[in-house]
Amino acid sequence: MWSKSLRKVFPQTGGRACLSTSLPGEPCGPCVRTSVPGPKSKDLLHDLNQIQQAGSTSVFVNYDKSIGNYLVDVDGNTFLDTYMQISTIPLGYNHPELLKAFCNEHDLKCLINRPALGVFPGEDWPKRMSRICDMIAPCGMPHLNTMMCGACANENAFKHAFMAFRRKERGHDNFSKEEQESCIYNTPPGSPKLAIMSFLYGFHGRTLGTLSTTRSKFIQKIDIPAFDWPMANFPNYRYPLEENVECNKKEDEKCLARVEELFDSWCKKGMPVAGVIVEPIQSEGGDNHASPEFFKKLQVICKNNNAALIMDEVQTGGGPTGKFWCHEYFDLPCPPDIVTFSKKLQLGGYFYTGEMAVRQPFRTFNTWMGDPGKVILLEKVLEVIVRDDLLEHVRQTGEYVLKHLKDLETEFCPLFHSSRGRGTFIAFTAQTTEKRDEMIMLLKEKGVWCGSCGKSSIRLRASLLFQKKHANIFLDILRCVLQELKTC
Ligand code: PSZ
Repeated sequence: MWSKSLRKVFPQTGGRACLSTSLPGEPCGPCVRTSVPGPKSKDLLHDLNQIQQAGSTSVFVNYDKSIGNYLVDVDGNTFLDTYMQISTIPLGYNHPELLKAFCNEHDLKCLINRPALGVFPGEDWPKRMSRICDMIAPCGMPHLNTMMCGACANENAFKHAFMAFRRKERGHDNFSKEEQESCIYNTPPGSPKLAIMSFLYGFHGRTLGTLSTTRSKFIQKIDIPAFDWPMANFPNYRYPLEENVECNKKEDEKCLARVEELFDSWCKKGMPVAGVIVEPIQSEGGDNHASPEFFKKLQVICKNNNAALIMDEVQTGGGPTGKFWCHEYFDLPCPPDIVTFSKKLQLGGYFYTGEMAVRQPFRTFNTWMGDPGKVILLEKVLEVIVRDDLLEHVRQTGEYVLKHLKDLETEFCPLFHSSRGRGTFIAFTAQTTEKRDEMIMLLKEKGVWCGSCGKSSIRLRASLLFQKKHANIFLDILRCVLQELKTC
């Protein structure tokens, strides 16, 4: 559905089912010459640590030399990058179309004269926004607000949910004098007691509001005050799915029953739930999947309780699952209320239904409200997705990777299990956290950069240009690592 719209916007582009060529200059494989991080990275880390706590830094990167699916670090090591800057690079490094993005003087001026979009948008902003909506708005969600990042998108999505909830309660948006005055003191009725429900192991950002819904690792939350908001359990499936249908169905039912209970109990304690935020695939929390039936029933429960269903597509949006939006896989009978995005789409933001629209200005507002420079990049990305038929390509490559991973899983049982994924959004789980960390380290030493997620999983977050030949390199190196682990 979305791709038809994309083709309408770019009629000149055809769509090739199979990418046969690499980006010019892409290496034919990884090459690691030093320990990782190497000596230059270590020196730079020392310098940066004088200024900030830089302990999260893996290596310093040479962004001039990095190309396509390969990241080159300052020590001259070349890695096959299946993690792509925490899943944010859609077309690999230094894609020729993106390098040309600001050659046109008008677009360059859009980039350098960064507007306060809520007040002084450029003449072409309405056209650019409506073009983006035509191309990628999820079905039935005609409205779009742009923001800076994923957390910012979710933060504002919560506000829409609260405002819509109150509007339904009141029946209108004419605020009483008491409401106007009390909100300044953070007290009801102006600052009502309302909640957002989220799921155990969900990740929705680190800003103060979103952090109360993030429930993945203690290091993200410790010492920070949190809203008293309810937490449900996300399904925890047994794999392979085909062999565990009944037990996974029961898991869905148990989790949904808990969601309903929480709606009731929070209502009874005077803090009704105005919205539920959920990832179509819990990403940071361990690549945890839930069935289309789970999401369909969750939507019904939200509707019965007048609460907004917020799909957090920050990590899944933009094509890595083989559809532009992962929730398209769920065949929901009606659209979610809000879909948030960032990462592969370059700018943050959210699509929403007419019912979620805010009627007064300045209620969801900030200085920049997004960035036209990022929209120009997004337009180019979408053009290439259509031109090269990248979603079909992602589906084919993903199927190939998953099939071979499952073979390795059997061959090297019990070193890892639960291979799972949609498109190239793929993960598998190691026997223990220690084994997982060791696997990631060995993969890195042999030139493959992967991500971790959850307690003991490894995830792929490749670019949309990841091909079978890249997959073969990944699978060969993974096999070497597994062999090493097996014999030691
Ligand atoms: O540790 C961190 O802060 C990380 S590591 C990966 C992320 C954050 N992902 C960001 C993210 C996400 O995956 C989902 C599903 N929702 C919201 C966010 C927050 O996006 P940013 O980081 O742009 O604020």
